[in-house]
Amino acid sequence: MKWRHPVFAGLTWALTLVATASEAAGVSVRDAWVRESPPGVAMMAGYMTLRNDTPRAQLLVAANSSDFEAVMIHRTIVKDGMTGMVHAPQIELLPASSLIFAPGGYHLMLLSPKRTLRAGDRVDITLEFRSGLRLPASFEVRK
Ligand SMILES: [Cu+2]
Repeated sequence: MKWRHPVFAGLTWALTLVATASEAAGVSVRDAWVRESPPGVAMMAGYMTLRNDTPRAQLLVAANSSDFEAVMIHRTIVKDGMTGMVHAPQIELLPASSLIFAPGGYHLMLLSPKRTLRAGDRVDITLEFRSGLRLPASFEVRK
């Protein structure tokens, strides 16, 4: 049944395109903001609400921005009365759910800003998911 193969391959390709398009429409970012740092502090934190309206879990695996040397996904934890941060290699966003990045929890650690960022400025950060989805978001710098 070799004659079927090209048809099947074409169909798979079409379905992949549809899945990618619906994922892009189904994952969104709201309330994205970055906390202004005191002068001389080469580190900032970004917060947001991530929403997944796709029928599949989405794994956030990386973030990047041309305004910073590096962006890492962190989680603030309290252990034995001490507050610290750990790197979160990936964060699972369940179907039909929201995940809040907020002070004291998940945050984007923004290292070495390449320009001075003051309240009211905006920075663009792209979120990368394991599905291949890349989601650009605009973050507002706030006090
Ligand atoms: Cu951190």
